[in-house]
Amino acid sequence: MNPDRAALLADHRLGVEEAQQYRAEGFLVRERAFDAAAISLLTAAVEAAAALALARTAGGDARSYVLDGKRFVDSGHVTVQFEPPPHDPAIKVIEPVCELHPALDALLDDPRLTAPIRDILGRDAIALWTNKLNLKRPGAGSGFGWHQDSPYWIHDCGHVDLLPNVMVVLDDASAANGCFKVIRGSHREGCLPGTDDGTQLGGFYTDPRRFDAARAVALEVPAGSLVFFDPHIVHGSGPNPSASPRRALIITYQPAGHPTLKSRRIRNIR
Ligand SMILES: O=C(O)CCC(=O)C(=O)O
Repeated sequence: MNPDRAALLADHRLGVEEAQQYRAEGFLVRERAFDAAAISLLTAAVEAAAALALARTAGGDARSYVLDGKRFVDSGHVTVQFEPPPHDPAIKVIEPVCELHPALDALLDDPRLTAPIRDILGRDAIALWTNKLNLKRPGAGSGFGWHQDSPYWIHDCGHVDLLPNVMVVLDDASAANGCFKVIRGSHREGCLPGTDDGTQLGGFYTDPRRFDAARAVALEVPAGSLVFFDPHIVHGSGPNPSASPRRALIITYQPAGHPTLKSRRIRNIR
C-alpha cells in the first residue's frame, strides 16, 4: 500500500471502544465525518445520479413490475423503486447507484468509510458488495418496516456475516424526517424469520415477536455523519412527512475478490 494511503487509513481506524461498541450493539455512529462542502458535492452527485436513473427507467431495456403495490423498474442491473401511490413517480431507492456518478464511485474508496470497515472485517483487502441511495423526499418519503439485510442476501452470498454497511447521512436526520433506527443488539440473533402475512414482500420483514421493539434507537444525527451497522441488525425508519429531505447512501462491503450483488463484477477497494 502506498504510504500516503496508509497514513490516511490510519487516521480513520476504529478505536478500541468503538470496536467494542460495534460488536456489542451492532452499530456505531461517527458524527460529521464529512463537512458541509463535501456533503454539498455528494448531494449534487446523488441528484445527478437520480436524474440519470429516472431517465433510464424510460429506456428500451427497462422492465417494470409491481410488488405489493410498489413499482420497480430494472434497467440493466440497476433497480429503481418508486414511492407507492400517490407519490409515484418520486424515487424511493436506487440500487446500485454509485456507478452512475464518478464522485459516488470515488466515495467507495474513501478511507473515512473503508478504514472502519477494514477493522470491522479484520482484513485489509476488501471489496464492494452493494450500494444504494434512499431518497425520502419531503412529504413523499415512505418508511422502511423493521427488517434485517442478511435474509435478502443469503441466497446470493456464502458469507452473509461479512457484509458490514455504512450509511452516509446526506441531510440532518431526526424523527421528524424519518431518521434511521436500529434495534440495539439484535444482530446477535443471526438471521431471524420473516413475517407470514401473505404479502409478496412480507417474508423480508422481521417477525415482530423475534425482537424487542423497546430496544429501538432513533439515530438523530447531523448531515455528514456515518452509521456503521451489522448485516444482521434489525433496522427500519418512519416516513418523511416533513418539509426537509432525508437522503442517505448505504454502502455494503465484503472481503476482497468476491463479485458484487447485482452486476456480479468484482469491485475491489483501493
Ligand atoms: O434509509 C432508511 O431509513 C432505511 C434503509 C433500509 O432499511 C435499507 O435500505 O435496508
